[in-house]
Amino acid sequence: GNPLVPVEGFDWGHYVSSNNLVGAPVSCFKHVPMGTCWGDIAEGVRVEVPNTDSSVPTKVYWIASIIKLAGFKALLRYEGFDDDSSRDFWCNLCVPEIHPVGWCASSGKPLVPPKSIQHKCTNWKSFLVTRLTGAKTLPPDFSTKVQESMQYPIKKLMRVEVVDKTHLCRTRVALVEQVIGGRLRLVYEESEDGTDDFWCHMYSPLIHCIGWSRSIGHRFKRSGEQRQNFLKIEGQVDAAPHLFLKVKDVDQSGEWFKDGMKLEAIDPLNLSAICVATVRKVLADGYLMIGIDGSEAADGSDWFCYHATSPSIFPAGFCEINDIELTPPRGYTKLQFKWFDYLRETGSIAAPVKLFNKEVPNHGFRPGMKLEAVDLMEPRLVCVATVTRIVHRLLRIHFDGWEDEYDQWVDCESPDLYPVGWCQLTGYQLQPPAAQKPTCSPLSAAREVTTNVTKQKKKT
Ligand code: MLZ
Repeated sequence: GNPLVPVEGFDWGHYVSSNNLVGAPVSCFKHVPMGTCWGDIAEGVRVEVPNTDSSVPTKVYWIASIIKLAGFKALLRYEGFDDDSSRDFWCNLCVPEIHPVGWCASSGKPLVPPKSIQHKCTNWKSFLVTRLTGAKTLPPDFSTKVQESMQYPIKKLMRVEVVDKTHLCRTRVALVEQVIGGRLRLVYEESEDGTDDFWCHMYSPLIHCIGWSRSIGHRFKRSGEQRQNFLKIEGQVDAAPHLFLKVKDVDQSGEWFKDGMKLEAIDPLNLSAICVATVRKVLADGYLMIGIDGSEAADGSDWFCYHATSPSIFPAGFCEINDIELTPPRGYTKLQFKWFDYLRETGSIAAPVKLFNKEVPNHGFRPGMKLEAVDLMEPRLVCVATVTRIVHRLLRIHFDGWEDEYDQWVDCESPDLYPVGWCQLTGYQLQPPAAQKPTCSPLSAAREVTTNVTKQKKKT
């Protein structure tokens, strides 16, 4: 995709400006291009950009300063416009047209002031010297770094093991069909028509190297005869183990999770709910099969694998302490769920608090920040979203224009969260906020768009 082609029908710049929104900074997302080297890029930083307000027929450039940042996108104002915001424009800072100050001089490109301010000054050279003294700009290797950080080690035709989306308790072999911005379209091996696909980021905890399931004792869908006869399709290779997310080593020899221990877990089938759950099986390397109490299939086909260090499992009492509504087991009839009573009734014990991951990274997210987030119930979709609540390292993600029941609890380091402008940069399609309900007068319709108060009716 061409990052300069705007996402049709939705314009982040306009959305941010007209609602005075704040985008989560790029440095909150370590897995995205420039995520670990965004540095001091902030308001006031100067760049060199094409000057679109010139009478010269050739391509000329001018200096602009960052007025506002939202993720990768910056509201820019040409130098010399001072307090005049009428010509401000939004630009993705990672597109090839943006350069550090000094680039024109070193590559022989002309710096020409915009014609609408030409009359304001007679000596533009000394004007720039004054204005740019002490000003910050992008690092000189910015565009090289952008290009480098957009190369992904997982490639088309690589084979991986990935969760079976129709049986969460097992994995299947899948083939990488497409890579966009580090997100993979995986097609399950031996799927009938090649449309049996699944999207996830290459650092998703749901994908692993070939052989992972066998090595830790996880269930998997065995490939048929043909596969086992090594009918390898031209060009296919197993993705190397080092390409996948690393989990922390754990010491399972001392006090450890045991079958039947109770805990709280994000429901993988309804990410807006934290539920009463049970350790169903202890696997190797710190992995656990977890079942959501009251809604388990008898055969355990909906048990789900979480690593012991996962930020999506919590000790009993986590929700109560943090004022989150805990989803009781389905069919639990008592008026109010109380862990103490439930443990006694079920004759079980709670998994010890000390076994859980209590690390809270200094993530930088704040409530109200805007971002692009995967709808993990339909993981092909990257949507306009808002952080609405933060509990330690856990973020409540709301999808703009959708009802709250679509909200998802997501870890602050999730590879499924992206800064504003990520879709534009990578060429991924962005899902705009859900359409607003039609209203009686054009005036009230306009008001509703800007205050974002109406919510889309739930669809299925
Ligand atoms: N099929 C679903 C998609 C919902 C996507 C919501 N993303 C926040 C529907 O149309 O209801």
